[in-house]
Amino acid sequence: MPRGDAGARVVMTVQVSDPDGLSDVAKVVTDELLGGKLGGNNADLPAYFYFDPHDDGTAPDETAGDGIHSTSGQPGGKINDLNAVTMRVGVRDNSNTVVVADTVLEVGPKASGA
Ligand SMILES: [Ca+2]
Repeated sequence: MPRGDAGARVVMTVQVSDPDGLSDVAKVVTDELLGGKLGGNNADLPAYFYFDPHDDGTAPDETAGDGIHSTSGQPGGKINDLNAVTMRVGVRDNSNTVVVADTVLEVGPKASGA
């Protein structure tokens, strides 16, 4: 996530699979963790993703039904407060099995040439 450009936009993609097939995936959500605490998903975070990742082929998702879920984000209210934020992705299937994965999203200076 770039710093110093309120108009910056990023796309986060999440590849999801299920042993029973992609049709068994019921819900994909993202949240941010700040200092190990769940920050939810709102505009007062280092990054703000407007909606849960989806796999229906509408932008920013490129191909419907391929298991790659996408969402768009922009700098949030705490963009200048931290150098990184942990993105948590939760996936629930139709049997209510939930899997959570965390990844660190770097926050930094605006990319050169951007
Ligand atoms: Ca897709």
